[in-house]
Amino acid sequence: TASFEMIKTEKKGAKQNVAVVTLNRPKALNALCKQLVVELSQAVEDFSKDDSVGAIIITGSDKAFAAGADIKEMLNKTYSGNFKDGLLVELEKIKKCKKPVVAAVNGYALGGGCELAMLCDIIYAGDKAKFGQPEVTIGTIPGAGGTQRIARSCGKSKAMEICLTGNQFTAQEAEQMGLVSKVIPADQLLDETVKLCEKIASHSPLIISMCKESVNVAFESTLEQGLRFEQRAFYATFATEDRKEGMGAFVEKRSPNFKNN
Ligand code: CO8
Repeated sequence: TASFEMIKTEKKGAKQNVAVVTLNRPKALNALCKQLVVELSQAVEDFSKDDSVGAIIITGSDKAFAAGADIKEMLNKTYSGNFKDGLLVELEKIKKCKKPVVAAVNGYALGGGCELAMLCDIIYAGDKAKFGQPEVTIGTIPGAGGTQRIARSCGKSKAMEICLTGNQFTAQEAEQMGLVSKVIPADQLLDETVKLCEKIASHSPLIISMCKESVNVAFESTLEQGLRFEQRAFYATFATEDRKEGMGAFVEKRSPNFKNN
């Protein structure tokens, strides 16, 4: 793989089909400087093209998933500098990945770190994880989806409270409000997240990416439009070999052998 300085990449799982990208900038609690974000999005893109990979995990350290955008790097930024620099465009590339991307969050997920987790498809959190959008405490506002994604997944009151106070909230609170799907003892977080990804990766990658695309439409459309999209995508699965294989295997009482086709 490419030589990364601020992340580590590996494959895990019995079939080595789960990619893990570990943010590794411990001195700055994985603050999302430009280089880190470029390396992260490059790694996700590389794994998205790797046919042996069924799902991708983004994780950090025990202390920090990511403590936000790099405040030292932002200090002297200008409007035009931001615009040209494209940091947020880089980060948004992760959202475009067709394979499932799962955040495994231990420690701090603050500001851009919380937003990075939220632009993943699923969030699993260690029981000591702390989330928050502290941007207002440093004179700015969330910029990588915080105000929008919290509002959509947790409703207006929670979104306002989180974004307007800058207060941190716990993994348990995040689970209660529907932001994360499971809280796991911190030392078991990565193993459990790999198991989740192995389960996902046991299905047809093609069908999984169609399913992911369909769920994502729920966040971008009216219910009517979303239902129509889903219906068409459901019909489209009938043009695939893997749909025939899956239903055939059920009827023949054997396990399916999906070909990603
Ligand atoms: N940027 C730069 N450096 C950081 C950051 C950060 N966000 N967070 C921590 N660090 C550095 C500290 O400066 C310190 O380095 P040094 O020793 O050289 O001064 C080192 O990491 C360790 O940090 P602390 O000593 O502060 O560790 P504590 O355990 O005392 O505190 C906290 C941990 C609570 C996480 C604390 O570090 C903190 O509050 N960090 C800042 C959190 C924050 O405000 N984040 C939001 C930033 S704004 C933002 O994210 C905008 C998002 C827009 C889109 C982003 C796209 C990428």
